Amino acid sequence: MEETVTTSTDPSEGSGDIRYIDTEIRLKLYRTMYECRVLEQRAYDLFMQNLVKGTSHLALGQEAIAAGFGVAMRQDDYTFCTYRGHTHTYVRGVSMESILGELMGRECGLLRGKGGSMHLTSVEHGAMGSYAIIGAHLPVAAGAAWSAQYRGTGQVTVCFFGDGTTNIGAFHEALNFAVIWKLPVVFVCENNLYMEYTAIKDVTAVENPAADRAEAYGLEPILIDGNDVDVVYEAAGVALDKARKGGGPSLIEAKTYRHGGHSRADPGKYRPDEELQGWLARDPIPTYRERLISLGIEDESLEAIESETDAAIDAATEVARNSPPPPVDIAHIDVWADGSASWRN
Ligand SMILES: Cc1ncc(C[n+]2csc(CCOP(=O)(O)OP(=O)(O)O)c2C)c(N)n1
Ligand SMILES: [Mg+2]
Repeated sequence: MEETVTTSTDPSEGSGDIRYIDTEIRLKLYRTMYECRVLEQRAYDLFMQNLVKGTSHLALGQEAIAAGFGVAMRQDDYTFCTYRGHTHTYVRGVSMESILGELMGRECGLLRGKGGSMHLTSVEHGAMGSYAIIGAHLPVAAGAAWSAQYRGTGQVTVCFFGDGTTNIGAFHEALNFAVIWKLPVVFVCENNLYMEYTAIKDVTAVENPAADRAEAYGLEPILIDGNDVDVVYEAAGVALDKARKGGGPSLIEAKTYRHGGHSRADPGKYRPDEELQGWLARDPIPTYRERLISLGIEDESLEAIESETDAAIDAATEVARNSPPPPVDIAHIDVWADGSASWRN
């Protein structure tokens, strides 16, 4: 796949060249991807035990995108994501137990069990919400970027969305607005080739739904391999750095694939087996593991990351399972921004 990521000469600012990534960062990228994988696998297991309330949309197979951005972002940056947002929220520093607890509707949940899988939010971590209405969050993300620009904080907003979202009007409105006002926002299209059940190629005039439209907004087309965490990390570094320095927005299209169907209700049978097998062979986690070994990283270091994470997810599951449901009266708090619920008109 052709990559059109720009390069700078200073690797510390995101050079776009994956050769400059140091070992500590690579281990962090591997750990983060592995954590995202076990978190979602556990969410699936709990769902199968009927312990998850409502539906859930997993991003198994797409971990390199959340992990690459999560590691590259500054702690006070903002994230906006979709209903497929467990991992995007996790990489901002939210704990496994508060995510699992939220999915299970427990008191220990991120929103005390009131939000569930599709509404994970943690303002203190800069995770500014998960949005179930396709495209709705793109203008809101532009607004958050505008606020940071106005306040002069240097914060960058990263907004994740799917390929199908590029055919929604809000995509075009948000991009145009962001470019005109040179907002510090990075729009990240995770092109997993499918919308709810429909292949994006069947309903879209161009092959690369985000990258091929970038120039219409005066933006450089950036098309990257979303299954290569080094590539994602570097592309993120370049775009974040550009935004932070006042260079305005970027639109990145990251090609990837989800291992399962759209949601719990979808076995994903409409996907050709050959296509699925081809992408499973390009699973971002084992392929990155092989790269790290070939770069001379000891197998034991990776095994240690894996066993620590396996223990952490078990411990988080126990905490979430043992947490009680929230008291009914929390239905009456946090209705308004000041925390109250009294009627006003
Ligand atoms: C405005 C709107 N229209 C339709 C839907 C139903 N819907 C939920 S997910 C989805 C597909 C979105 O596909 P994509 O943007 O590629 O994201 P992915 O699920 O692949 O991550 C649709 C059509 C919705 N939630 N909102
Ligand atoms: Mg999609």
